Amino acid sequence: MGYMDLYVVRRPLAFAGIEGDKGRALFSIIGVPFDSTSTHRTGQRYGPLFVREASMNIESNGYSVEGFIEDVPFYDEGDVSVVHGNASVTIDRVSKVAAEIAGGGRVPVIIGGEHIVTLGVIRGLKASGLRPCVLVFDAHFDLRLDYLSNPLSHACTMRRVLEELGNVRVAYVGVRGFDREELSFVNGNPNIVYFTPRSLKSLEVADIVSKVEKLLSECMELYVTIDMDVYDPAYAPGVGNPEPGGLSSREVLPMLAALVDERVVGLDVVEVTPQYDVGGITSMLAAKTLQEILIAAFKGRKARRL
Ligand SMILES: [Mn+2]
Repeated sequence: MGYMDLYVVRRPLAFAGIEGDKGRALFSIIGVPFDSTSTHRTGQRYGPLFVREASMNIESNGYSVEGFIEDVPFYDEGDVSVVHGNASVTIDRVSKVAAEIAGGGRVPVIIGGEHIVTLGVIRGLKASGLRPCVLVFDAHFDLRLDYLSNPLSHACTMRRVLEELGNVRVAYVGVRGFDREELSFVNGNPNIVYFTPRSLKSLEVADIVSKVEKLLSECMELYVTIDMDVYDPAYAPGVGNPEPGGLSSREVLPMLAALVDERVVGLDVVEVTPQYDVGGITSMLAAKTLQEILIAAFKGRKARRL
């Protein structure tokens, strides 16, 4: 018996409504319905349920990437049995499950849940001998040493991730909310680049893509984490910490299609908070975003199209 048997519980809905063939799967989808460190709007525990539901009712083609989700060999394993109120134990469970998936040669694909669940995936990948560069789509740096006395807060995710991985290359897209310490941390680290939504005033989407591509060009492995608050609240109101002035779906989806390739060893889409959503648009966009990344990761560079 493995950790998957111990900690992963089957759910009634499967991503894209596709059961999948577990034996042939290259991607293992796992929900992590955890929201205990949430400091503003809470309810991310319902993210996996709503994103799966939305994924069953959108078209299956890629937006910027050529291909269809039904051609991607994935299997929806279910949800990690989280321990509400205990981030440390929950992260440990996610880590053991992710390590087992990666150890089996598959890519863990996480539907959050709040952002700190990313730390569990990274620890699991590290335990499997992987040390990926990180591509982050987020309104925030999440680089605080601790937040409200909690070092495992969602606001500390990337700080903890960098402590695990060491000085790997990190590219942020869409970041626009930070404190002074986070800003000086990134500005003092040559391995970190970031693009605010305002940089789209002077740069085209294609310019940002080529700069991020260049930074990540020597990376053998890539981790992709999408905090849904990278989108403007007009596109994704149902998130834990909405921040005005964000990106549109017509900016983010082509960037993902162009930047995600066969080097992906793990990915997550986090922070959907269904109670604060309007008409289910955030869950729908999260489902589309995950679909786009999966097709791009499976088809690799040949499917790129801005
Ligand atoms: Mn965020």
